[in-house]
Parts: sequence; structure tokens; C-alpha cells
Amino acid sequence: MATESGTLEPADLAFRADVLAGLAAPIPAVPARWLYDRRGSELFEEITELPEYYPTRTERALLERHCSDVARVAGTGAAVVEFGSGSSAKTPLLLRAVDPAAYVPIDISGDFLRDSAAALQPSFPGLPIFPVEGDFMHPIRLPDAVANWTKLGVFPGSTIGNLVPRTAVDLLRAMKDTLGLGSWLLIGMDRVKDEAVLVRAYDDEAGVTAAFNLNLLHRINRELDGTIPIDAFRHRAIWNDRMSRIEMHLEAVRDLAFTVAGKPFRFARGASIHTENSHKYGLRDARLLLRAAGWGVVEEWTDDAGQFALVLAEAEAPRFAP
Ligand code: SAH
Ligand code: AVI
Repeated sequence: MATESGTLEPADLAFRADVLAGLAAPIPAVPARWLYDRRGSELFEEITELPEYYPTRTERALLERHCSDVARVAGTGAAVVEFGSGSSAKTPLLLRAVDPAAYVPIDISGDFLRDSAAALQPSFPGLPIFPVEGDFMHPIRLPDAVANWTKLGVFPGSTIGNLVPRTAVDLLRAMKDTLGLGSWLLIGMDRVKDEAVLVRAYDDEAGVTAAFNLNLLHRINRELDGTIPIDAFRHRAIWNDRMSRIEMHLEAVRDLAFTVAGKPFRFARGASIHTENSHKYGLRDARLLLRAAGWGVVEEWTDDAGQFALVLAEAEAPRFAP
């Protein structure tokens, strides 16, 4: 959004830079975080209700069953810091169990974040809630008010899967720096499963995921003065077995040309823009990923079908290793 003086906010400059560089890349790609403007956040909420999209309901059931275990192991009274909190829809289960000193939801989708925090407050009248709008890939400064409390980091929804493993480790290490020694991290991770189940979850019958993906083009047209003909692109969800991930793409259905922020682009029929990765992890992968970033896994809970894992880890003190 432009400021009153007409200059662009840092987030808008970052969006423009990422889109222009991404569309011009040899394999065009736009970082998945830009899927979440207000409309994108609303569409994601709709996705969580779809019969094909198993992650949200599976993680919710795991939280219902194990939030008291989280409190038993990690204790109560910490400041809960949630990364990519979205609607915070599952968080009350945890907040009730761990009786936090404060709640800090962090999200890049600012308006949606503030509305969600305001909607949560009446259910927790005495709880200080400090929403922080920001990109968790950059250093996040937590509110001074939570400086002296132990932190319980929460990273639900398998949002970690939206990062390539190298970036995921960088983020987990940065989270440890943000949360500090003595902190805990509760993280949701989606598991590898039957390809047909995975593809259906990202290419649903009602077309909500397609709308979520195509909304990126609407956002580019609206915020970056784009002329992309939306109907010239179709949503595709592909299982990439070698990379162990679902990929979302927007594929051109005909040859076309358009401009974004005055810059020209051409796409041939069949060419695509890669818009999201959603990595799926194996049985013991969470341990390695977390350990690579200085977190030691303390407990891991999964549903009976092994679809999704909820992992509780502890910040490890640096120590000599053989
Ligand atoms: N935690 C919720 C929402 C998951 S959707 C759940 O489990 O259902 C992913 C959320 O992460 C969105 O709300 C999106 O806006 C946010 N997000 C994605 N990339 C981000 C980034 N780089 N920094 C901050 N928030 C981000
Ligand atoms: C937020 N994130 C973990 C979701 C996922 O499953 O990768 C986003 C999403 N993309 C398509 N459907 C849902």
C-alpha cells in the first residue's frame, strides 16, 4: 500500500522486487508468502474446511489430544509466540492448556492478523495479546513486554513445509535466536503419504485451492499495476517425489504477453509460474531438521494413520560433540 506521500512501504517494495525478479527468472517463481493478502488469508481459511484438505483437522485433533502433554512437558506461564498465526483458529486449545503470560501472533498478512487477534481477545480477557506484523524470514523483534518470560514458540499448520529444507533450517535457527535459551518449540509437520491423497488436498473439487493460487495474479494486477489476463492461467498441483513435495504452479493455457509495474513479460503456452512448495516429511525427518538448527526433539505425536506430526522440541545448549 502506498503511504500518504505516495512512497511505497518496505513490504510493497519487497513484493514488487520479488515479483519482477521471479517472473524474469529462467524458471519463473514467486515466493509463497505473497499468496497471503487479506483475500489469500480468507481463501486459506476456506481451504482448511475442505474435505480433501486433511492437515488442519488432523493437527487440530492432535492438539486436542496432546495439549495437556505440552503443558506437562514444557510447563505453563510462558509467553506463546506463534509464527504464521493466520486466523489463530487452533491456538485456543493450546492457550487454555498452557495458561500463557502473553500471546504474540506473528504474520505477514497484517489486517487479517489484527482482526484475528481482536476476535480472540474476548475468549481470553486477561491475556495480553501483542500481534506483530512481519516476515518471519527476517529478524523479528518481540515486544519488550515479553522479554523476561520463557518462550513457547508455536509453528503450526506445516507452514515449515512451505520452505525448502535449507531455508527451513535457517528459519528454525533464527527462531531459536529470537526465542532464546530455555525456550520450547511446538511445530506441526505434514507427512509423506499416498500421492493421490496429496494431490487431491491441493487440487480440490470445489476449486478453492485454484482460487487461492490465482489470487496471486489478482494481487499483482491490483498492487503492481499489472495487466495479467487471469483466465490465461490455470492452477496445477504436482507431486515432486524427488523433492518430497507438492508444488503449486500457474500454467499459461495460451501464448501471452503482459506488463507488471511497466515491465513487459511473455509466457508461451505451457510455461508456468511456480508459486508454492509444500514439503512432506518422513518418520524421523523432524528430528534431523530440528537438530540441524539446534533444537532437540523431546516428544513427537502423530495420528493413528501417521498423516501428520506434532513435534515438541527444546532449545539445545551448545556443547562439544565428538
Ligand atoms: N497457522 C495457521 C495458518 C497457516 S497458513 C494454521 O495452522 O492454519 C500460513 C500462514 O503463515 C499465513 O497466515 C501466512 O500469512 C503466514 N506466512 C506465510 N509466510 C510468512 C512469512 N514469511 N512471514 C510471516 N508470516 C507468513
Ligand atoms: C500454509 N501451508 C502449510 C499450506 C500448505 O498446505 O502448504 C498452504 C496451502 N497451499 C495450498 N493449500 C494449502
